[in-house]
Amino acid sequence: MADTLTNREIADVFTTIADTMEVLGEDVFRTRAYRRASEAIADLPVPLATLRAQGELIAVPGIGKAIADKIAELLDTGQLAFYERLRAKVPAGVLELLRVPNVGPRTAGRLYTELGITSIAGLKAAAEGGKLNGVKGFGPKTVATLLRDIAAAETRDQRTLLFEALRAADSFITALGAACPAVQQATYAGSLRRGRETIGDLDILAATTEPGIVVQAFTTLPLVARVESSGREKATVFLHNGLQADLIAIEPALWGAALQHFTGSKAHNIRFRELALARGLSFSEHGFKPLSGGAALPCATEEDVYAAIGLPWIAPELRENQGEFEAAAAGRLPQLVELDDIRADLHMHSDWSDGKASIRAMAEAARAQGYTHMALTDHSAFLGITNGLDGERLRQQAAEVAALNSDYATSGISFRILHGVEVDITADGGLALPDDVLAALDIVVASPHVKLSQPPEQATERLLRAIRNPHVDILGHPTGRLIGSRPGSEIDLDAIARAAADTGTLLEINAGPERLDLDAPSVRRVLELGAKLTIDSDAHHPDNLQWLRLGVLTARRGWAQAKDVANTWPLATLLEWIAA
Ligand code: DGT
Ligand code: CA
Ligand code: CA
Ligand code: ZN
Repeated sequence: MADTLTNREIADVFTTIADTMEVLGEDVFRTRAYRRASEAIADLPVPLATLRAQGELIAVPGIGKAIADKIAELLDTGQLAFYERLRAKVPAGVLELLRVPNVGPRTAGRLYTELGITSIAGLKAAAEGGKLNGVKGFGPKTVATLLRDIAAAETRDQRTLLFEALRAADSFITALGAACPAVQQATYAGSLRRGRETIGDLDILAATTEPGIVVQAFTTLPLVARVESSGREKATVFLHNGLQADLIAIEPALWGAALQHFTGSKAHNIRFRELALARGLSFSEHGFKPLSGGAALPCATEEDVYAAIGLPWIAPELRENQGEFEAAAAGRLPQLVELDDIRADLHMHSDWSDGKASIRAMAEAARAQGYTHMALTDHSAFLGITNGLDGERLRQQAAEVAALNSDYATSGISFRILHGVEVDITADGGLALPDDVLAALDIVVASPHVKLSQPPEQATERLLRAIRNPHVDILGHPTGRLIGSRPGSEIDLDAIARAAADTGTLLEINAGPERLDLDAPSVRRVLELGAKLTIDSDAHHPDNLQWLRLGVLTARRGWAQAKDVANTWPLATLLEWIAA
């Protein structure tokens, strides 16, 4: 059986009904009953299902017969036909407009019917483009306020970066295990397990035969700031850092089914269920039910779950319904790159430019990661770069690198520092250092840092020039985007990928938590066009080397295999590639 909806979810349905009716221009009096019901439900201390079982729904002030029937339908089916019909009349993006402060349902309705606006982005564009001028109620002052309100809505909706969410989930799971011996196994699922670049909330699964004890331990962990809801097998809490975490306690025998369900994505799950139904199986987080009524199927592991529909296990990073089912059925799933495959980090900084540690400290940290080589790539001297290196300082730095390498050699340590640079790509695609300086280095990363909002043709031409420069080995953070704060330059990715494949220039997945640039869809595309990648931390401190994990997740979401990623190659192979 599907989980019954919570009071909160049902309250939200009634609010959305009221909003939608108002957007459609319905009388306020007609919508008022739904708003009152929503408020009444949100305040209830007991689950609606319990009240209903006791026949006490209509005893609640604010809940009449009509509303009580709708609640019953929602509790029984998880859906409400009336709501679905209403919802079909208004694009979802129109209701999204209500997240902007001071935009109510009536305004949203007018923006939609008079201007065809169906998203916050569309509203922003209309306001910026002067399209609201002359619309009743939108004087110049209102438009200025509106733009500020839109900006506020955008920051409030920010999702959490993958890096922060991973850290929070790791410590949360460790704390849960330590606090509660009834937890046999615990892990995170959801978008975090799929390695998405931002995370809405944490979905934590715990295998146990004593769900009540686990829920109790979960909701009382010191990391928890506030308990939103807690039931027999589930709880939702907010952590001190503002992240929401959902817990689901599971019988060990159903671990695989729950893990598969809560890993998602929703699109993957929907497709999975269709395939199961085609085999006469209904699937939920509680496992398979044969439609014929036969025996239940094993679901202790995810392998069991996929095997039941005749497929090999599919890696979480691929679960977006973007061709993974077809690949699995054809036996063509990629052998995804793994963190253990990585032998080197090819983009990092020292205190010679804006890094926080010496070259030796960075090298020791790279060795501690188990790497066999690394590239030191401090910044070139350029506009606005602190302490960038010119030709003279690069020559001095080369001597220090050589000394360190010979120390390693004489101590019998097999580790090599490649001497490189991260050279700036100027606005027109030139490089900030002369050819003879670049020629003397082992490896050159070229990156755009300034003028990232050029028109697409110019932005593309700029990168193409850099890619075609024979000294450039790696194109660093190609778009320059910063997640949640800067969109990055618009480039013709196909043209970039083809040029990179032609010249052998490696395209970087910069693993900085806010960069992840290239992003996963771009990775998949450039690989299809034959380009090769590097995954680099761009570390400015020894601790930052662990960011590489984020880049590996991004590469996996882009279907990358170890052979596609130059830092999985042995040093000799890399050096041959660079020389060619
Ligand atoms: P997020 O939290 O927004 O970054 O994204 P997810 O993917 O973690 O989504 P979340 O936390 O709402 O739900 C966790 C997983 O639960 C989701 O990936 C798939 C599953 N799930 C949630 N809602 C549905 C649903 O309506 N249908 C199906 N089939 N699965 C769902
Ligand atoms: Ca989630
Ligand atoms: Ca969730
Ligand atoms: Zn850098």
